[in-house]
Amino acid sequence: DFVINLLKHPTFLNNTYTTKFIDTTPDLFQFKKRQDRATKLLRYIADITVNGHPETVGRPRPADVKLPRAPKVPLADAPAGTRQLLESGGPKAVADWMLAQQRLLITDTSMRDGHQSLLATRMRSIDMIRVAPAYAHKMADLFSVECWGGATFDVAYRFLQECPWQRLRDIRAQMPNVLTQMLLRASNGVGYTNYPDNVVQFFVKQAAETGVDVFRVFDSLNWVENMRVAMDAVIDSGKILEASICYTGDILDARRPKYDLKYYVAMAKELEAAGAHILGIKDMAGLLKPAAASQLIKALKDEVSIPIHLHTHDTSGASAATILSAAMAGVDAVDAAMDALSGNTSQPTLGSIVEALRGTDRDTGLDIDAIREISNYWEQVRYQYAAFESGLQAPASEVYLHEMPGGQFTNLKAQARSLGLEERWHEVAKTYAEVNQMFGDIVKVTPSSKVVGDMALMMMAQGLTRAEVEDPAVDVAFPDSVVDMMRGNLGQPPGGWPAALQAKILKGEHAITDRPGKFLPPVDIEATRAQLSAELEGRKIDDEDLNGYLMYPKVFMDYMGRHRTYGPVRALPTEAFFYGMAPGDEISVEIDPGKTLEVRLQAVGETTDDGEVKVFFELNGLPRTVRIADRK
Ligand code: BTN
Ligand code: 3PY
Ligand code: ZN
Repeated sequence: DFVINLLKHPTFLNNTYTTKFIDTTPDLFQFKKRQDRATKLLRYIADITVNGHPETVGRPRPADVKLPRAPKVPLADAPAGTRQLLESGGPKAVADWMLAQQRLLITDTSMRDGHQSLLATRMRSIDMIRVAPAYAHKMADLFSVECWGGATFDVAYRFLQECPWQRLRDIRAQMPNVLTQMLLRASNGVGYTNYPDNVVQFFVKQAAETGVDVFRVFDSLNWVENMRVAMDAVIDSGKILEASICYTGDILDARRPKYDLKYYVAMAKELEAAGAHILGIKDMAGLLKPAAASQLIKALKDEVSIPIHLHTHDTSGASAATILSAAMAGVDAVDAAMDALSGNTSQPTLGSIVEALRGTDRDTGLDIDAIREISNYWEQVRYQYAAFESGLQAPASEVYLHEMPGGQFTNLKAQARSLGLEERWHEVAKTYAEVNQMFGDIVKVTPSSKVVGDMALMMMAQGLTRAEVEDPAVDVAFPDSVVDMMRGNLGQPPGGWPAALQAKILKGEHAITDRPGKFLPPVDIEATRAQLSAELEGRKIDDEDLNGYLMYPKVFMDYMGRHRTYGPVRALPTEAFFYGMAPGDEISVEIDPGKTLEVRLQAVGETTDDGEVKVFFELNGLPRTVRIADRK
C-alpha cells in the first residue's frame, strides 16, 4: 500500500524530483498583506538562506561559481536566419529550403532536452535569456533552437516558480532570427494525460502566438489517429509542423519484427499525408544504431518527399556514429546539444559533429569558435545546477536492454533511490524491459514510459515476477497509471493491448479503442476564465495564464499563490535562487527592464527563542531587515 500511495503521489505522477516542500509548508498559502516586490524578494532570499531550498538541501552545492557571462554581441541587428524565411515564405518555403541544402542542418537542444535529460529540467529562464542574443548573432546558421515544451512547461511553474510563457516570449525577443522549436505530446499537450480537443487547440494557438515556430509533435504510442488534432492545429497556426515517429526496438533485429523498416516507412507516409512539413525521427532513448540509421534514412528519403529531422540521445555513447551515418545517408537536419550540455542521456555533442563534418560535403558551416564561446557559458551555467546532477558516470550499452528515454532515465533512478532500490538499479532496468514485453512491446516515451516505470518499480518493491503479474490467480494491485493506459486512455499501440493481461487489470471494465479525445467534452474556455478570475480575486486572466491553468490547474494555482508571497523570483541569479546568499554577497536583480535592485546580504542573526532569524540586507544601499521563521 505504501508503494501504491507513493506511486500515486503527484511528484511521481509527474516524473519529477520528490519534494515534500509544498505539502509540508502550509503557510505558503496564507498571505500577508500586499508587499512591494523588493520586499518579497528579500523575504525569499532570506528564507532560502536560513532554511535552504527544499530541492537542494542535502544535495551537492556548486563550488566557487562565477556569475556566468554570456558572450558579447554587437549592437547591430543579428543577421537574417531561418525565422525570416518562415515569416516571408511560410512553412512550405522552409521545408523546400531544407531540402535544397547540401550542408547538414542543426537544431540546438541545450535549452530544452539538454537540461531536461541532464539536470532534471531545472534550468531557469534567466540562464537561457542571457545567452539568446549570442545565439542570434553567432549561431544564425542553426536550423532551430529547441527551447520549449516537453517537461519544461510544468517544471517552470512547479519547481522554478516562473512563467513558461514569459520564458518563450523573452527568448523569442532576444533571438528574433532563428526558429524556436518545441516538443508537443500531441493530445497530451505538455502534460501526462489526454486533454479535450479544444484545450489542445487553444494551447497550440497560444504557443504559436507567443513564439513557437516549429512544433515537433509525437504520440507516446505512435498512434497517428491521436496526433491529428494537434497536427491540424499547428497547420492552422501557419507555423511548421514537424510530425514525428518515435523510434523503438531495432530494425536490424529480425527477432523483433513489430517495429521493422516497413512499420516506420508506413507511419512516415501517414504523417506526410497528414500535412507534415517535416518528418521527425524521435529516438528518445538513443536506440537507433549507426547501421540502422543508414537504412532507415535511405528508405525514408526514397519514400517521402518532406525533409527529415533526426533526434537522438547519447545514452549508449554511440550517438555520434549514428548522426554521421544518418548524415551520409542524406538526413536533412539533426539535433545536438552544446558541448557542455551534451553526452550521456542528453543529445550528441554539437561542436564535435561540426568538427567531424568539416571539409565533407555535409559541412555544417557553423562557427566552431562561437560554439566554444557559447558552450563555455553553458559550462558556467551548469555548475550552478550541481544539486541536480544525476551522478551518471559513463555511457552504457544497457540502454539497448531497458530502452528508457533519456528524459526518464535519471528521474526513474531518483524514484528508485527514494524507494530504497538504488542498489538494485540493474534489476530495475531488467524489470523495465520485462514490463515492456508484458505490455506487448510498446513505444516508451512520455507518458507511456512513465506507466512502464511505475509498473516496474511496483513489481520490484513488492517482489512480483512477470509470471505472477500475468497469472490470473495472483491478486495484483496495479498502479492507477497502468489501469488508465489499459482502459485505452493513452490510445492504442500497434496490434492492441495483450488481451489476457488487459482483462486481468480491468476486471471486466470496458476499454475504449477510439481516440480518448472523442469522449472528452470540450471545456468552456470563457467560463473557466471567469471562474479562475473569481478564484484569484478578480484578477484579469489572459490566454497564457488560462492555458497554464487548463494544462495544470493545481500546479498553476500553487504557482500563483507563491508568486503573491515571493514576487518575481525569476529575476534572481540562479545561485541565490537555489542556495541563498552568504554574508558579503552582492547580487543585481533586474525586476523590470532598466529597474535593478542591488542586494547585499550583510549578516544572518542567531535564531531567537521564538524560532525567528533576522536577516540583514542592504537594498540599493539602504539597510533592510527581514525576519524569517527557522524551519530547519
Ligand atoms: C518549489 O516548490 O520547490 C519552488 C518554490 C520555491 C519557494 C521557496 S522554497 C523555500 C522558500 N520557503 C518558502 O516557504 N518558499 C520559498
Ligand atoms: C518529453 O515528452 O518531455 C520528452 O522529452 C520525451 O522524449
Ligand atoms: Zn529527447
